[in-house]
Amino acid sequence: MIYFITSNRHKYEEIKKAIDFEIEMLTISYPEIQAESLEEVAKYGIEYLIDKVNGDFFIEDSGLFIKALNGFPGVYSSYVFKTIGNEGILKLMEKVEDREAEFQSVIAFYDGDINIFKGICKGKISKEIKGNRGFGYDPIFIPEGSDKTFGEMEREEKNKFSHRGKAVKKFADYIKMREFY
Ligand code: ITT
Repeated sequence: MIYFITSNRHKYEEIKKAIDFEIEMLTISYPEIQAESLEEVAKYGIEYLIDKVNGDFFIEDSGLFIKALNGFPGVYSSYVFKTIGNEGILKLMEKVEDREAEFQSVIAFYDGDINIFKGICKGKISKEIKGNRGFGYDPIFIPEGSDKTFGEMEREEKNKFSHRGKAVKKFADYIKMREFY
């Protein structure tokens, strides 16, 4: 069994939909350090969890990076969402022409070694909150190649575009290769 250590059920549901091997959600809180990149946050989380989980496991760290705000909220996405939310972000972006942004997802999988799989989804911040599907910043993010926000998409459609969908694909390829050898 592969354990997914997270407190976020939406992440679990999205990942489960995109893979054909079994995973189990397990909630153990782990410290998220102040760091520049999601990779650093994820590696620290894995080190912390190694002797607390019995078996192979992974974590997923993600965030929204807005170009005009120099990458904010980035590694602080979870905290910023809980404090100012989508309304707060739209307020910060009022009168800002450049709406470019990207979501990043880092999956860190531990099977004796730490394996990192990263996915990026480029897009833009909408002018208004749209859709009530998904979670977090989904209702204000429009991925490249669509004119809908993630909040207006079903899980399967979001996975086709999303940072998490891309990271998960790399992770699934690794699992397939591992089973082969
Ligand atoms: P964990 O227990 O897995 O850490 P979390 O929700 O705290 O769950 P993160 O620390 O990785 O996860 O924070 C990422 C935040 O970025 C998340 O809470 C959302 O607010 C936002 N986010 C990440 N991926 C997103 C997505 O696909 N759609 C919308 N918002 C997303």
